[in-house]
Parts: sequence; structure tokens; C-alpha cells
Amino acid sequence: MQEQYRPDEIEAQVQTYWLKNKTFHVTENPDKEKYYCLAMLPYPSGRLHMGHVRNYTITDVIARYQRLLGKNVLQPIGWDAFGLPAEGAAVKNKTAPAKWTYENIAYMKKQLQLLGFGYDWDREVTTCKPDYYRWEQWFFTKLYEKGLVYKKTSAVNWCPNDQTVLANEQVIDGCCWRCDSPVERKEIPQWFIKITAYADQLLKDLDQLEGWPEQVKTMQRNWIGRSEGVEIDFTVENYSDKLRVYTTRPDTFMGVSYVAVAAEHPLALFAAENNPAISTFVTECKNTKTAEADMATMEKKGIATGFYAIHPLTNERIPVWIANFVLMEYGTGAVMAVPAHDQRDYEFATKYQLPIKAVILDHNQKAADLSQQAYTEKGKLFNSGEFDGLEFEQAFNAIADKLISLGIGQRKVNYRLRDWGVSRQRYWGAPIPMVTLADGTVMPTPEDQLPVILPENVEMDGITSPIKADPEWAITTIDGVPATRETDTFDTFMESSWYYARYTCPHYESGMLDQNAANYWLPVDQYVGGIEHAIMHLLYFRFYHKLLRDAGLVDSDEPAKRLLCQGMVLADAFYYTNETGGRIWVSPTDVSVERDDKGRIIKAFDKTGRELVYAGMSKMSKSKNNGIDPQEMVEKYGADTVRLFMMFASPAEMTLEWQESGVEGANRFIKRLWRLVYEHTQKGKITQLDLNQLDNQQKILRRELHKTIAKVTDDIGRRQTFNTAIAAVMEFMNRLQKAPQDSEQDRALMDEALQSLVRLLYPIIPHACFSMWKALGHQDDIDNASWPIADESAMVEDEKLIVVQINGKVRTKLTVAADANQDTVVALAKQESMVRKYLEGVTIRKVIYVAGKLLNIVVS
Ligand code: ANZ
Repeated sequence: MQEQYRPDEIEAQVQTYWLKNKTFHVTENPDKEKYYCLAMLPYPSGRLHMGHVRNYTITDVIARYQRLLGKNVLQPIGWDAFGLPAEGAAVKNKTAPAKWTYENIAYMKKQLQLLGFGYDWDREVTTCKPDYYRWEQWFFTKLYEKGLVYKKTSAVNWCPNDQTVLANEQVIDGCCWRCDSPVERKEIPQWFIKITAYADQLLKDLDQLEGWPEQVKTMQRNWIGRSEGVEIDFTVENYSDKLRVYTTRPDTFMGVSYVAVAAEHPLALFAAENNPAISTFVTECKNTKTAEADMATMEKKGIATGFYAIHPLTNERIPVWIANFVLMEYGTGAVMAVPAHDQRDYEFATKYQLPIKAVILDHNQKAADLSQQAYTEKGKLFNSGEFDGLEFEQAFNAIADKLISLGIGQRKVNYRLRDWGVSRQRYWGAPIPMVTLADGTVMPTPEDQLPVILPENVEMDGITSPIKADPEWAITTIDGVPATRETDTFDTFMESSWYYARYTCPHYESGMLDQNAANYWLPVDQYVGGIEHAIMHLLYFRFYHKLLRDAGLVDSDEPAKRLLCQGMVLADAFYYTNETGGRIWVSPTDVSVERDDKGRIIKAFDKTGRELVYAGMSKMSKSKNNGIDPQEMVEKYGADTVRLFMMFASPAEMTLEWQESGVEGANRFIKRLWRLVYEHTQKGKITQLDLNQLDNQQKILRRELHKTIAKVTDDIGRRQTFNTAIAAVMEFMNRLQKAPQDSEQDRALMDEALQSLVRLLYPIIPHACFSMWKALGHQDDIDNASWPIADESAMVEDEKLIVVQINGKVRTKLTVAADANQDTVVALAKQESMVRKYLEGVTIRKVIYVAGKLLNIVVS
């Protein structure tokens, strides 16, 4: 072992060794308990950023810990390689998206290896390769055959100048990113997967996911948005069809004062036929269609249709309006408006002077004040005839039953979740494997023609997808019949929805999944990723697992048992203001700072000495130029230091503030440990630890050691509070460094301690621990060692140190048996000269004893 800690040397050596020996390669072994530890796969953007490093470090720590527990640990990695950024980069750099992507992968793979993550590289999956997406295409055709896939026209962003569809990211302030023309909405046919058929299961099974953060489950529940309500049919004068509305508040039925329909509703279209004002309004709504999230806050607009519906219980005539806040895609596309108790209806009614009729009493059992807003809470009914006095539940049921018995109502469960639109009009994605025959028949590409390969060697003009621009690409024949291929590609969420399953059998060629392998490894035991994926990715991921299950490919209901969402990485941000008032952000690595005595930044300067404004800590981002390059940090301090700092600086789910001083502290800690191991091993042979020979101080040190082992085990394994685990090790290290090394038993104890510490830290700083483990005398690699086990008997305190006070003043300290009672402790105290002295000639008034800690004798 070298005297100096040289991370550059040892890390390179150990990494080469791991790669050469395939240390982290695993196969299915039924005799061993499996553990599947997975990080969300990266998009190959070009370079790793700190967010990646944090994600993969946490995952690697868990994987290595589980490995030392003796489990068969699978930790794979791959590349989410399709996607829009590659197209932009290809145009900019005059290259092809494939080439750009593969180069990035090669570079980032090296970076991952430099960080020492224990991946099974034989399982690397690259989603843009045909051997991967062929199965995605195959599965899609199976879903089509099952009736879970359909085609529907749906709106896209359309640039009229470039004659192309734009992704949402390519629309900037309502204009095309390239030519700045105003973007229009256009309806085109697109493919959908029926995720709504699984809405109930996706909701219900959230309850199984005990190891998932509540926050994520709540977000998924809200996204699925189950609601129970009633559909009610209204008769409309001079209109042959019934007008069906969906409401979750049938209790407010007697307060309905108008009905509102969506601009695309058949009644609206019918009304528009002979009315130019209505027709204009309908077109306007179509072009300014807003996201559902904005519906509550957007300005309410509408127009009367001139039609009247009949309230079935009061027989009143109520006007039918078209309103921009009613969505055609939700419920029936029509609502019964109750402005007294619904805020949107209220705003609309106020604007267009429609009647507002209160039917729910407020908390004081009075009619609520409706002068400013609707009263939306539930309560007792009034103004509702036979239903007066009923509370929400009773009212809901009574009115629903009444409408059902009249044959104009039915109970209905609705979901906010929409079917998954998977068509993208982009090039860099997996081609959708559908064909249209000459006679117009649409069908899936037959299995023997899969995969439908995306050409990689293309030239991008930056406007049209090369497979759409090429007149040849789409031409094919199916059983001799001419046919054209679909030129749209899949949403890239498709690839990231099932990669976790393919990792279990990445080279399997006879099918999408090898069921033996898949069912051995799945479900994932621990999934780690960013909270930004709480909804879309994690929902598709869960959905896909159920699809795979129903196709007989996996036998579990959910893809991942436990989920950890790591927090963001923040760094200081600095700027100065230029002549035109713009902010120029300066990278924190180019800034020198002055701090006050609390360590707060008070002044900052760039390299030229210009004074900068300190803008606080914020998420590392390009826009604030405050990203810290992980590779630079690894080159400067070593991967182990970066890993240790990241795991120590804050709990995994919380934000992490990048502080170079903290990184230096982490580095110093490893050096100290290294030094301790070095000095210990330099002293040569060690005798066997003999518990009977240990003196009191040695017993205490050993107790601390085993308490540390127990705490670290619980912190890493159960609580996943890695930072407190590290803090415990550091605290123990401070004691250990001061421990005498005079006797043989001192040294034996030191040996036990170091052997344990090196394993406790192995998940976090694996390279240094790999070397130290060898130095501590092991032939075999630490990667195959077993996790230290806390010795229960060592943790039992057989003696306690009692502070003895007379009238609250400390007079002495006393070592007593741990199970000594108050009388024994008092008797022992009285024998001490320091105590006797103060008890002479006085009367004991009171004795206060805090078991195992303190004895206070009150005298006068
Ligand atoms: C009358 C009413 C009275 C309503 C009241 C609410 C409060 P959730 O819970 O999300 O399912 N609604 C129904 N379809 C709609 C559509 N296509 N576009 C916009 N709004 C629609 O919401 C159901 C409620 O949202 C329904 O209950 C309906 O308004 C409205 F005091 O009916 B309610």
C-alpha cells in the first residue's frame, strides 16, 4: 500500500480490473436471492451532468450494499437514445442524428466508468438500435391485434410556412422556432394506445406500492383523476338529440341555471350552421385551444346558442351556451352549470348575466355570500324542493336515484387520464410498424417484415423528416400487394417504458422477453430517478408492465417495489449586468469570493477582478451558467471524493448544494482513513482479538464500533439516509484515530475497526476501499466480501458512568454496573471521598436519580 492516497492511480487500476474481470456481470442464479437495482436510463446528450452523477451514485451505493449482503445484484445501464435533441444537433453540426448519438454514448460511457459505477456492461441497451426497437414494434402490433391500439385524428402544432408539424418544445411563444411564423393547430390522424382501459388498475395498484414516495402516488392519482358522478339527459327544444351532461355534483341539480357545451360539441356545430357569429366563435375556440391545466384560470368566453333545455324536475327553460372552458374530451363535452356552487360557472354567469341560484347552505346553515365568488363546498340543501335538508351523500343518492327512475340519469365513473398518443412526426424515433394497403386497409406490419428499420445515414434539412422526404422509404409490399408504410415514429416514452424488462435478457432473440430471466429479476427492487418523471414516465412504465403481464411475458403486477426520487443539484450563481442591461452569468469555477464569519458570500469577483452580483444557490443549469462539470471534479479530486461528497452533503431526496469546500472536506476524510490504514498495516502482524482481555476503554471503543455498524446498516438499508450513515462513520473515525496503539489488543481492535469501516464505506467510496481491503490482508476482492454484522453482545453496556451532584454541583463521576438500582448507586456514591466530604454534618433532603446518568443529592 502506498503511503499517499493517490485516487488517480488507484481508481484507474481498480476500474480496469472491474471491467476485465466483469465483476458486476450477473446471471440468473436460483440459489441466490436476487436484487435488481435500477437507475433511470440517461439520454445521451453529450456529457454527464451532476444530476446524472447524483442519480447513479445513489443507485450504485444501494447496489453495492446489497451485493455485500450476499445478494445476486443486477445493476444495468443503457441509453434512451431516440429523441428530438439529436435532430437539432445534427442540423447544427451537419451530421446525422445517429452518428451524433453514438458518439455521445461512447463519450458518456467512459465518463460513467470514470465514476466507478458497478454496471453489468454486457447488458447495455441502446434504444435506437433495431435489436431493441424491433420488439417494441412487434409488441405494438400485438396490442393492435388485441384492440388496444387505434387511430384517431388529433391536433398537432403546424407551421404553415415550413409545412411541418412541430413538437411542443419547438413552439416558442406561439411561433415556429425556426421561421417565427405563428403556429396553427391542425388535425391529423395519429395512433393511440388505450391506457384508459387500465385506468382503474393503475389507480388501484398504487396501494400496493408501499415503497414509493407518497408524493409520487398522489401525483399519479390526480393525473388519473377518477371521479364518480352522474350523466343526465336534458331535452332540448327544437333539437332532436338529448343533451347529455356529466356532473360530480348531482346534489346541486336544483341550482342549474344554464347548460354549457364545448365548441366541438355536435349541438354547437349544429347551432353554428346558420349563424355566422356562432361559427366564428367556434373556429376561434379551436385555434386557441388551451391545456387542461389552464382551464381554471383562463378568461371565460362563450356565446348563446339560442337553444333551450328543459330542467327535468322544475320544467324550467334553461339557456344552452357554448363555453371555452368546457372540454370536448372530458365526460360528455357538456356541463350543467351551477354558478352558485362552481367557480368557472360563476365567472361565466357573472360575465354574461346569467341567473345564479344558491341551493347549498354554508357552514352557518345560511345562504352563502355569493357577491364575490361561488360557494363550492359541500353542505345541506335548500331551495331544492323535496330534497331540502339533505346532506351531500344523501342528496347525491336521492337525486341520482330520482333521475335514474325517470330514465334520464345513470351513474358514471370518469377518468381525467387520456389515451396515450404515440405518433410523432419526427425522424429520430422508432418507425410505427403500420402499413396502408392500396385499397386503404390499414394493418400492422407482418412479423416477418419486422423490424421496420429507420435509416441512420441520412441528411437532415431541419424541416422534414428524412423518411417523409424520401419518396422511396415508405413503399413496400405485403403479400405482393403494394402498400405504404407509416412514416410517423413513436413517442420516445415508448422506449423508456420497457427497457427495465429488456435488461433482464438484452440479447434474447426469440422474443421480446425471455420469461425465465424476466421473472427471475422482476420486479425491480429499487428504482432511482428524478421527481420530474413522477407522472408521465412512471405511469407509462407501470402501464407497460401490466401490458407485458397480460401478454403473458411477466408474472407480476407492478414493475418496481421501491422508488427513490433524488433531489436536484444546486450551485452558486453569479452575474454582472452588461451595457444593454442583460445579465451575463459567470461560472462559479471562475469566481473568487469573500465570505463573512458565518461563511456567507459577501463579495464575488470574476477572473478580471470585476465585481459580480451573487444570485444565491439555484439548480445547475445552462441558463445561469452554474453547472459544475463532474469530469473536472473527478480529475481534480477523484471519483470517490465526488461520490462521498454527494452522499454526505444532504439526504438523497433533498436538494444538494454543491460546495467546493465540502468536496475538499470529503477528500480530507478519505485521506485520513487512508493514513490510518497505512499506519496500521505498516506496524506488521496482528494478534487475535481476545474479548476477555479487553480493558474498559477498549470495551467502550468496541461498543462504539458495533453501534456504528448497526446504525450504518439501518441507515443505508432501511432508512436510506446515506448522509447520516456517513456522519456516524466519521464520528467513529474521530474516536478511533485517538485510540492508543500500545498493546496487542489495541492493535487487534484497530484491525477489527478498520476491516469494518472499509466495508461500511465500500458502497460509497469503492475504489479506495478496494485498495485498503487488499492492504488489510485480503486475497479476495472486497466486491465479494460480506457486510459487517453488528455484534449484539458488544453493544450491551455492562457499566454506566454516573455524574454525582451535591445540590446541583458536579462533585464526582462514578462507574456502576449497568443494572445497578438507585440504592446501590447512592451507597456507592457515599463511599467516595469527594461525596463524603459534602455530606458531613448536613441532612439529606432529597435524592434525585436519573437511571444510568445522574445522581443529585439535595442537602441542607
Ligand atoms: C355541476 C357542478 C356543480 C359541477 C358544482 C361541479 C360543481 P371532475 O371532478 O374533475 O370529474 N365538467 C364535466 N365535464 C366537463 C367538461 N367536459 N369540461 C369542463 N368541465 C366539465 O369534474 C367534474 C365536474 O366538472 C362536473 O361536475 C362538471 O361540473 C365539470 F357545484 O357539474 B359539475
